[in-house]
Amino acid sequence: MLNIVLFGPPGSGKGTQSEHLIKQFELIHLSTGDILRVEIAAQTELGIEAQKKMDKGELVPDEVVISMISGIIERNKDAKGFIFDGFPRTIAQAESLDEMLSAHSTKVNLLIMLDVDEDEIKKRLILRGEKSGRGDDINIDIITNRINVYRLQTKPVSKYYKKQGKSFPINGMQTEEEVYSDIAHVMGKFVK
Ligand code: B4P
Repeated sequence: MLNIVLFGPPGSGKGTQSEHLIKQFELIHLSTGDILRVEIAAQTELGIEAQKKMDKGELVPDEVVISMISGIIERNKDAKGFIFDGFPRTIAQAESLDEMLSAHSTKVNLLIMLDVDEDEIKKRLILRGEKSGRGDDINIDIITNRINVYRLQTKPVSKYYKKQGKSFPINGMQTEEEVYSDIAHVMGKFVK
C-alpha cells in the first residue's frame, strides 16, 4: 500500500491537489471534510453535531473522525493505498491512524505539507465562500479561528511525521499546476 497524508492549513489546496493525485494514481481519496459535509447534507445525528463545530471553525471531536476513517480503511483492505486529505488533524488522530494502518501491516509513507501564508489563505477562502456559500468560508472571524486551530492543534502533526523522516514541504503559493508538478516530483521517489 502507498499511503499519503495531504497536509496544510485550511484553503492550502489539499482538496484541489487530491483531485490531481486521484487522476494519476489509483489510490482511495479520503477527505474527512467531504465526508462530514455529506453527513451534514443528510442531517444525520453525526452531521448535526459536526455542523455545530464546523460553523465555529472548530475541529470535530477526534473519536467521531477516527471511527469514520477506521470503517473506511476496514472496508478497503485490498486498496493500493489511500490519500488522506485533511486527516490527521491532531496528534491523537495521527497516533490512531498509525495504529489502524499497522494493524493492516502498512503505514503512512509520506506527508505532503502545503505551505501557504495567512493572507493568501484568507483571500482563497473568502473567494470560495462567495462562490459556494460554504458556511465556514464566509465569515472572516470563523476563518481566523480555523487558522488559529490549525496553528495550535494541527501543525504539531507535521512535526510528528517530520521526526519519522516522512514530511515533504511544497510551496503552495504557486499556481495549481506548479504545486502539482512539485507533488508529482516527490511522488516519483515512492512510485516506480
Ligand atoms: P476541509 O474540508 O478539510 O477544508 P479546508 O481545510 O478548508 O480545505 P482545503 O485545504 O482542502 O482547500 P481547497 O483545496 O479546497 O475541512 C473543513 C472543516 O471540517 C474543518 O475546519 C473541520 O471543522 C472539519 N474537519 C475536517 N477534517 C477534520 C478532522 N480530521 N478532524 C476534525 N475536524 C475535521 O482550496 C481552497 C480554495 O483555494 C479553493 O477555492 C481552491 O480553488 C483555491 N486554490 C487551491 N489551490 C490554489 C492555488 N494553487 N492557487 C490559487 N487558489 C488555489
